Amino acid sequence: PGEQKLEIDRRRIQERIDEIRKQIGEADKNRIVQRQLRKKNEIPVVSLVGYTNAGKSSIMNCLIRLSGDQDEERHVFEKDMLFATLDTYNRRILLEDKKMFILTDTVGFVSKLPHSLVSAFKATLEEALNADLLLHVVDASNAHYKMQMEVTMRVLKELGADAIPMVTVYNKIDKGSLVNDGTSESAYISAKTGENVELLLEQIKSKIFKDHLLGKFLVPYSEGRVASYLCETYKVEEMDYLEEGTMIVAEVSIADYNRYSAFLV
Ligand SMILES: Nc1nc2c(ncn2[C@@H]2O[C@H](COP(=O)(O)OP(=O)(O)OP(=O)(O)O)[C@@H](O)[C@H]2O)c(=O)[nH]1
Ligand SMILES: [Mg+2]
Repeated sequence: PGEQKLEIDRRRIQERIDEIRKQIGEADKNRIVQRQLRKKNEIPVVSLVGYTNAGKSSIMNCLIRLSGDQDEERHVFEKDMLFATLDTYNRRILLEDKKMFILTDTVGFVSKLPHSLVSAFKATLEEALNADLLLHVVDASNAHYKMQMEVTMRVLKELGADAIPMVTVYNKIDKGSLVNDGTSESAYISAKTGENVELLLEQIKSKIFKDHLLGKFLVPYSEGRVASYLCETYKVEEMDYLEEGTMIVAEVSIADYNRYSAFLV
């Protein structure tokens, strides 16, 4: 009888293990499906990275607000404390010209992360580092900002993310001025006053949508779905109903340009 109980226990444990495995498997599958969906629709991903307390979450909220979402509930947590952000947050930023990107906020980096935390942090960062563009946020008012930048660059390198295009965002300029090198690889902003945040958004756009091409399509009326797809997805510069079909002029992604090249005129 003792042996029988042991056998039952073992079976229960095995069942529980299988259950958990299945759940993890499904979570993985979800993540993969989501990533594939995103790739298919080619929504670019922009990730905020940088030292803790640099202002990543504040910038995220600025950009959410700029994109017209005033709903405070959808904003992320920002606070003057270490590790205010403990996980990765994704928000869709929809722009006026129908262009769209996904913005992710990540945990902040520090110089001496306890070893037991390193792997947990890397796991949450991994997803975010699947980005098309990194915004390296720097607290320009901090006396140690150079050291903090080095730490961030080192962590990015360890994560294998040092090849992703990057804009360095010097934040908190309201607390004092900093030399401005004026290149398109850096931005000087204040998430607090909102200064230059619109400029930053323009920089982001020019980086992630640079592969768009202006196309003039003549879509036959029998291909109504293509015409409505183009109109829904892009800002239409010009449209006309001709005898042969709908004439649409719009800036589209290279993928769509190639996909609908048969309709180009
Ligand atoms: N003066 C000033 N303060 C700012 C600015 N941007 C952010 N802050 C403040 O800096 C603190 C940290 O901001 P967060 O946005 O939480 O920083 P974070 O980089 O997300 O920090 P972690 O999540 O810990 O990595 C908050 O108290 C913000 O109000 C700015 O442009 N100017
Ligand atoms: Mg944060």
